[in-house]
Amino acid sequence: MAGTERQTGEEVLEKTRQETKKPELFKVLLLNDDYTTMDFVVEVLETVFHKQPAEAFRIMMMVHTQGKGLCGLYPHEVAETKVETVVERAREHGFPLRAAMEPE
Ligand code: TYC
Repeated sequence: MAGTERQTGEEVLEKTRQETKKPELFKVLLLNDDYTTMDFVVEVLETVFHKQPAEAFRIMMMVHTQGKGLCGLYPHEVAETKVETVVERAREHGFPLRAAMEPE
């Protein structure tokens, strides 16, 4: 029997699966490189990820010193669009900035 119930002869057994799926979230990360300017990364964090200036600066410095930094958690399609937007914007400005996504 398809769905959320298991049936024996007569009675319906309790549901064994969650009725509603909780949305799977993905981390979007920025990656360090030697050429993208710090100002551009801060601008991306403010405009694409809606970070306040101090938080944008903190994340940029995390990427700069640790190699990568978390920009946010998003559903799959949103995360993909964020990564694409970052890369598009960077290429328009001639920067090699990269972004990545991974399961939460
Ligand atoms: N490392 C870069 C520099 O020194 C700055 C930078 C920070 C680049 C974060 C990418 O995601 C990045 N200009």
